[in-house]
Amino acid sequence: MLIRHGGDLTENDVTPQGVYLRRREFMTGVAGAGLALAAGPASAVALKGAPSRYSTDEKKTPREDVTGYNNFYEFGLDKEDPARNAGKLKVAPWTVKIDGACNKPGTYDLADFLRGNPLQERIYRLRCVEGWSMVIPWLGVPLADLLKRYEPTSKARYVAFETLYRPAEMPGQRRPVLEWPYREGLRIDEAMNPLAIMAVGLYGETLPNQNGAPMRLVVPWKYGFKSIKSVTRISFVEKQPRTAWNVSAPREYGFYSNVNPEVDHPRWSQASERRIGEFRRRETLMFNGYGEQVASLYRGMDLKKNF
Ligand SMILES: Nc1nc2c(c(=O)[nH]1)N[C@H]1C(S)=C(S)[C@@H](COP(=O)(O)O)O[C@H]1N2
Ligand SMILES: [Mo]
Repeated sequence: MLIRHGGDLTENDVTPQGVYLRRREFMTGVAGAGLALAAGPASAVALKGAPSRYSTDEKKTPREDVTGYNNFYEFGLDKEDPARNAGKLKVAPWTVKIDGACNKPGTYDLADFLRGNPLQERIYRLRCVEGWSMVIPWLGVPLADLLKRYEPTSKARYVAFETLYRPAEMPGQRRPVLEWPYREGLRIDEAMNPLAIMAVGLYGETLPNQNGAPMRLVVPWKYGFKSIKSVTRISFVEKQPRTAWNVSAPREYGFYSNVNPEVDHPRWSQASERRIGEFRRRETLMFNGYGEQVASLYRGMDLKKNF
């Protein structure tokens, strides 16, 4: 199935041909039999994506930092824990369950879930609520293109996402650090914004497990914890869904959690941040610098109340 949306690239539009060929190679790898993506970083598959006008030209954070300094509490609380412990996670086969208010619910193999969508490169800023930031070259697909196929109904006012629950492979899930599985959510119009992507790679390769293999959300105008990793379920829902950090500390982590230098975390200022690899702090930008694309989503809302 190939669905065309105004303004977006289809397979036929993407040049060079290699983008498609390599994507096919990737699909084969994820789908199955042949390539053992499960074996860990050594089996990473090369990916290429069409450039996007949404990419920043800022200096990219070195790959070692992007893949070695992570938050992924399913694998431990220290920044080095995910890189150390995530190798055990089996990411193939992988299914995505789609349910709730839509006409085409079901459990789809990852390759089928992604099929027909050419990869794009999106070089985005990532701002963690803790006060650090990076610039990461993701490879992914606009979330809207993926979601529209399941024909959400008028009752689909929010989209809820869940990470895999597999304590045998995710040691952090054996302790009640957060409510497992990790959950996140977006309002449907946020999910359909062209900046929101499902990433399947970074730095020209399939995602390392510590970055959320085989597929994770990336919503660059929100604090990093909204960008849920290793997504295995997507639900169209009528009410604002429970989300892991909001449930654990509602006064500290709002449902929206848009990057906002004027709304401090109760325990620290959000006015500035440390770009990993840099010495001096820099000013935090409203909506992480993506206001032109997303500010209209929040027109008329009190962003201090709906933080
Ligand atoms: N499932 C899951 N997703 C998660 C997290 C997590 O602990 N578990 N951490 C979040 C946080 S706090 C951040 S800052 C980003 C970090 O993404 P990165 O490690 O790829 O830079 O992932 C987010 N997604
Ligand atoms: Mo974060």
